[in-house]
Amino acid sequence: MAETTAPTASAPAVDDGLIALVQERNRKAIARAMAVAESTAPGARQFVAAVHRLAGHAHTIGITGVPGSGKSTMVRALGQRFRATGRTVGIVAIDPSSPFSGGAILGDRIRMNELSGDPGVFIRSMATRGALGGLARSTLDVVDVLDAARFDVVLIETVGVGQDEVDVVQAAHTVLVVSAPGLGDEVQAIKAGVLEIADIHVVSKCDKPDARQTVADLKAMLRLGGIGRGDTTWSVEVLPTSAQNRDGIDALVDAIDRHRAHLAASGELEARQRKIMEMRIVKTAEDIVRDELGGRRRDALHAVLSQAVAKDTDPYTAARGLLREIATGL
Ligand SMILES: Nc1nc2c(ncn2[C@@H]2O[C@H](COP(=O)(O)OP(=O)(O)O)[C@@H](O)[C@H]2O)c(=O)[nH]1
Ligand SMILES: [Mg+2]
Repeated sequence: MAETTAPTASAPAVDDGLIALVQERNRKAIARAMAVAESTAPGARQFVAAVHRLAGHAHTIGITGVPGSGKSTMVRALGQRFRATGRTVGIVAIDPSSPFSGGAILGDRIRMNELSGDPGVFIRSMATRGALGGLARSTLDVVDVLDAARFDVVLIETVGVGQDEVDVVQAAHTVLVVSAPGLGDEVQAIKAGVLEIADIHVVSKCDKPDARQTVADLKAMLRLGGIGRGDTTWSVEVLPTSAQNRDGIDALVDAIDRHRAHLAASGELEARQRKIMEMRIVKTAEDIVRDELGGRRRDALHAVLSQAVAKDTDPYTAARGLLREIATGL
């Protein structure tokens, strides 16, 4: 691209050695590569494309559920368990209330630091507001950086609200939906509309007595059907856990590993990868259009806007005209 697009933050300098350093899992290089991935400045896209070519090895795990359901605590426990099995762990958190993004009580932060002091772990929190070029696009580019850095598993924590967040979590190979007891009348995640995307249902805080009811509710719902992810060859499980007491975490990692093996053996992995790629391409196309209309094509938009207001043209014709202009400039 010859010109700058929408108002963007300037991309950090990209030098040839950066990708090599990322692959060596150099922490500073990873952080710098992520900053590039989050920017839409010229030059950044080529770098992200190069990173993308190296990605595709990590098992990505999306963790969603309403705020307070225990996702961050679960991610921490899972991270420790994966490390104990010898795997390296990348973590991306898009929960604004997450301990990873600084919203935690002190105790949470101290326990977080245990994990973040480990060179086999890299934690990144994403801003939910003002993500350049869209949250889904930038988050998945950041996941690619961790993947290219050869983290074996990448855990993506997000609250299950908003289409972008749902898209991000669905772009993972394995989706965990976390439900906590006592947060609402029934299973709260229904309201967030994310129950149906679960590969594994995790009931958190099972050290609490009312957790049994949550487990029973979810199992009943599963029996009634309609809350699978469209993969009829995988039977969705409900797993009780207490991340706080480290109960059920080993079983959860086992279930995640079983799901991963199932994806590979059933051919569902390729199907899922195609779906993920489709979403990324569509999202990115939408981002490009939005950026162009807010940036380079602003004058063209304003010109056609006046015509449309004067009824010299209609919204559909005006939109098609703008798309043609954008296309010629790409
Ligand atoms: N009793 C109990 N509380 C938990 C457990 N896991 C998390 N919590 C608490 O639930 C609250 C929300 O946890 P957090 O992980 O930040 O939830 P998130 O908003 O979904 O990321 C915090 O006060 C945690 O200490 C658990 O296994 N048992
Ligand atoms: Mg959180």
